[in-house]
Amino acid sequence: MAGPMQKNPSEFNPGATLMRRLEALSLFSEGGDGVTRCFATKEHHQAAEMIQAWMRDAGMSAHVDAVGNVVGRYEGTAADAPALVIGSHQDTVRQGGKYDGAMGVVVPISCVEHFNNTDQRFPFAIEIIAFCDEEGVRFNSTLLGSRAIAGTFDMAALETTDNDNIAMADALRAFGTEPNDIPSLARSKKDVLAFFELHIEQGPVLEEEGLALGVVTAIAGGTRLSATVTGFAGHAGTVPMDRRRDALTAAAQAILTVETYCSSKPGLVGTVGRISAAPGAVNVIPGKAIFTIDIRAGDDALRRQAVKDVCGEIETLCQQREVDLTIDVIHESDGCQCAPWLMEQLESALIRTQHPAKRLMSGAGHDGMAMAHITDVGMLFVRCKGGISHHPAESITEADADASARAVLHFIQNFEPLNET
Ligand code: HGY
Ligand code: MN
Ligand code: MN
Repeated sequence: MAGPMQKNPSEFNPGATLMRRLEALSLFSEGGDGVTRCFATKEHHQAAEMIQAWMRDAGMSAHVDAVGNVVGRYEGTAADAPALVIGSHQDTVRQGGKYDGAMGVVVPISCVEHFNNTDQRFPFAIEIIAFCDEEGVRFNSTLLGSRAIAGTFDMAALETTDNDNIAMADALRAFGTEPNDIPSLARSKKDVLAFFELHIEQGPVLEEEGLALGVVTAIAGGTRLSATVTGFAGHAGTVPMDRRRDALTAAAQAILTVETYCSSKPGLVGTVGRISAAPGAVNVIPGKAIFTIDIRAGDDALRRQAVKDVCGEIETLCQQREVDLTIDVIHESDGCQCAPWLMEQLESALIRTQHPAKRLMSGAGHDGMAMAHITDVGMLFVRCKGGISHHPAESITEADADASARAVLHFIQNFEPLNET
């Protein structure tokens, strides 16, 4: 089912448009350094409106679904044809960059726009999804949009609350959707031919090897924990050092435990990204400390063992300090192997658009981890400067944006669904 070969290749050079669109999207931010666009917020709504407009200009139908995903569809030559689903996330981390997620939405829209402008249709539909919440910043939950599409959304998550004590269900209704309809978003396997995501590498490999693009082999699995240490608040001036049950110093020792353990095992990474202490007064010994732990590895067994060992070591040090500890798992996702047949087609797209066929793994998590529940997953990475990401300095070049679009265009035009027989 090879689609038509590219017509008038010289007409497709979307680099400048892509950079303009990525810049425009980045303005939908809470303010402060970098880009902060969280799930079911005003900024999300603004981005959804702009993405839908681009989709419609590209000849697609476009709507926002019950969980806040923006879904665009470019019909195939046959009505209701199964779709090649392409997507990434519209949301960002706090004070993040302009390209994490957004690249994987803006680039495929430019490809469909080219198809529409040159009357190209394929024996399959193309669906582009801007997933509502991959980072999980607002509700400590991740992959919300892709889980809804994959049929694995946990409806109990609707009860979780954000820092303002707003429940996810209420946030979605305020956003303008009906969360009770989320289960109906689940796609059936027969309607999805594959899931493909273009994403910045967020690492140094492509830049170090002087490459613009690379084919992803696998996405590392990850476990996110929330640890709560409870000691006893007291007067900073009167409680002797050997009589304290200081929750924050226990947390500090625990944080170094994460770093020491994960530094000792190749292929393992561990991060404590957020900590809070209560009551938070300069002259009060903290009675409570809450911090997050993020542990990842390409090898699921290595990660699981690390989680077990690190939690055990933290439990022991808390006992020694006579403080209480609870640790909750807030996210767990096994690694995801990309499908060989998709890797081959993506490599062919690189080679035929004059790029070496480079393969590399992803230490970062992606929506493909959720989509893998209903279909095969392929990913393409784009070089980013210094591998910097989740930071305002995240950046790519126009030339690499253009190159990524040409490779994606070629991949779609020559996409051969897996022959199931
Ligand atoms: O955390 C991650 O790996 C992704 O950026 N959500
Ligand atoms: Mn990210
Ligand atoms: Mn991302």
